[in-house]
Amino acid sequence: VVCCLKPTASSSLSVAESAASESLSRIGSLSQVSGVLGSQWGDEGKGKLVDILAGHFDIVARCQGGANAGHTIYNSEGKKFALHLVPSGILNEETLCVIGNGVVVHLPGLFKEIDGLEANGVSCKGRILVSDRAHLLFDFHQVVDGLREAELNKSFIGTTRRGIGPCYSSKMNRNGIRVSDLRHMDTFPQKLHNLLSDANSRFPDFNYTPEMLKEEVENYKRYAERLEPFIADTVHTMNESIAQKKKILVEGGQATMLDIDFGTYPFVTSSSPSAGGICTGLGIAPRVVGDLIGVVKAYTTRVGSGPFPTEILGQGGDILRFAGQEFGTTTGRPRRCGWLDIVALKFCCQINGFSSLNLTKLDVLSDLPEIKLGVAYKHADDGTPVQSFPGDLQLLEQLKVEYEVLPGWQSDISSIRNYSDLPKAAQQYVERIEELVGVPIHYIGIGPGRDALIFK
Ligand code: 2SA
Ligand code: GDP
Ligand code: MG
Repeated sequence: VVCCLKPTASSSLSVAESAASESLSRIGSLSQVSGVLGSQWGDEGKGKLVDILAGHFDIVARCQGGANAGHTIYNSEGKKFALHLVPSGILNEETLCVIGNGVVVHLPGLFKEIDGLEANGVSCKGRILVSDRAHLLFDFHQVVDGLREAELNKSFIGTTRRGIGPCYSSKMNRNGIRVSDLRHMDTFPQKLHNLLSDANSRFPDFNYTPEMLKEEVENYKRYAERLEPFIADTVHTMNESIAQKKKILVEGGQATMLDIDFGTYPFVTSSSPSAGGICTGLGIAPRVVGDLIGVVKAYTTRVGSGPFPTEILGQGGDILRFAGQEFGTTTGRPRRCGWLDIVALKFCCQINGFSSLNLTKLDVLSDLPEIKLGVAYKHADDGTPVQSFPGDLQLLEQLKVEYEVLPGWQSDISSIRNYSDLPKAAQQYVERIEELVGVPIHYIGIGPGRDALIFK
């Protein structure tokens, strides 16, 4: 898509050229600072859209989360890349990638990812900046993540065990260690000792020893040296870039329903994947943030525990899981599958003020004779309506969902590139979602590849 979107000099445009030029102008008119955010429980296909849009932006920035994120993208030759910490703009060689202050950074993981990209011909040199204010996520945070999950027993959260919760806890406890601390190796060992002994007093099984500290300090001396060229005051970079009229695309990780404030707490991640996280995680003012594109799968998936009102249990869920290849990009875990939840989507649109939506994986529904949309929630006892997406988890677990049933199209749509060529039933599905949610769907995904996108 990126190639065929290039403007044409010809004055008499073919139908395909004119569609391409319309698509180009749609992307070109996105605000100077725009964002791509998840509007369900993650894995909506944010990475694919960011990769496609990246060529039209100077900077792609991550503002929250860490290596729990898994963004699968394909380059023009169809080669697959799974990104975790590195922003999905990296395949576009003109784009600068920023890892903002709100991200928690596991350095061994970051270096492994960079090495993997370099080995596959993607040059990262001078193209990635890591905020000096970002917090460091250590191996011990990952160990603590596992210990906390084990302690929760049957009520485990189902984390990615990448140490995200424990690292953000260190940050909030105000004894976390930041990237800038790597420049002060004289005080670094004491800070790390404080963190490790803290973890040990909470989890004696952790078995903290002075050798552990010594070994980790040596590791971090090496990491500090390697990271030095990447370290930047990214708050300054972002604001200077805005003043210079550069275009910035913010890439969200996870999604609003996993937001620490707005998600299905406590079955959430420990950051703010919704619009607010952009300002706190990059140090830019709310008034500069313009278009936000909400990415929404044509059905719903969730990985990890917690309420999922429109979940399809049993064989129906398996059909979607295999058709959509719904397995975690980071952990390989099977994702739970269900119908599109309009109540949750409306809630996400409210919180984030999405200017448009990218409906993804419409192709996955192609074989179904009929498709359901969860359009309303009702109290289980008396059938009265539940006004909005509830914060009360017990209510969420018990409520009943009212469905609307739409006809399926039962034909392959993966090679269609114009909206008007989609089967009528597929158009009806798209337009019913727009009508119910009140936000236009500007992009429709019909396959995992870069070119598998319809501009509406
Ligand atoms: P964590 O590890 O503390 O952030 O986990 C807390 C909850 O957040 C969910 N979570 C995710 N959900 C979907 N996708 C995520 N990224 C990976 C992917 C996940 C994977 O792209 O597939 O590979 O399993 C992601 N990251 C966090 C998590 O499942 C918990 O419910
Ligand atoms: P993210 O975390 O939101 O970036 O999403 P993931 O990359 O974790 O998961 C989305 C998966 O769906 C990836 O494997 C993508 O390659 C794939 N994908 C994205 N858009 C589409 C689409 O429109 N159709 C199909 N079939 N697959 C898609
Ligand atoms: Mg993902």
